[in-house]
Amino acid sequence: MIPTITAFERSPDRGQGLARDMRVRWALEEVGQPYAVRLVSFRAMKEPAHRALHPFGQIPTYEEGDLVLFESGAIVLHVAGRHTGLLPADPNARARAIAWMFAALNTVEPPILEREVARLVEGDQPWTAQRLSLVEDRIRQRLGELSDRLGDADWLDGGFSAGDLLMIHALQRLEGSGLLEEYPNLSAYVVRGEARPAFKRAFDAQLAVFTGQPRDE
Ligand code: GTB
Repeated sequence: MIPTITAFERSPDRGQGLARDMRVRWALEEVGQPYAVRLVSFRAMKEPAHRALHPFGQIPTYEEGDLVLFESGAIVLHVAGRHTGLLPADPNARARAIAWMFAALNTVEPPILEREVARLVEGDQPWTAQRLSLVEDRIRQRLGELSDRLGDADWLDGGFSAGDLLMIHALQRLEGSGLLEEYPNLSAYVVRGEARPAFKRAFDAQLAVFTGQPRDE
């Protein structure tokens, strides 16, 4: 059965792949699962039909037969659990990969999102510069710790996993900020993720929504 996901009809990032449907697309591409996409407008997202799928009126959602899911992390975990390729078979290694998924969403991504709020939502406040500096220090703390753990390895724990997928997608929000670039091994880690064929297919598919071009397949 081909699952259907939802994505922005018009993503504010103009196809840079920062919206969270990108991580779901990437996971589906990694495991070779074809999928359909239903595009939704900001208005439609808040209407009852979409809220029946997503209580907070957001994207992405995931529909597969009777199953309806929201939360990109839960969707990636579901996809990873149903297919091979994103979680190791060994139970302990699998548990560690899932820990990295949670680390990406709960430990590394939050200060990165705080920075977006400080810049984009609160950017005109008299205290913005002070707040940004505090938030950026918190980001540096996490990036330093992550950089130390990654060292010169390719991926966080053995082979590429759903933990890397979510971590790389969270870190991408910092590309070009100067912050990620302070940690060359993390910059290289993100580039490594972006070089994966599955990433490229997912990226091109979401970019095609913005440019209005059909997918090349
Ligand atoms: N925790 C949820 C998840 O991981 O699925 C968060 C979902 C979420 O934030 N969805 C956003 C949304 O639907 C899109 S991804 N927003 C509309 C709304 O809340 O009304 C967040 C996002 C949006 C835009 C950019 N961008 O333009 O760069 C990047 C990321």
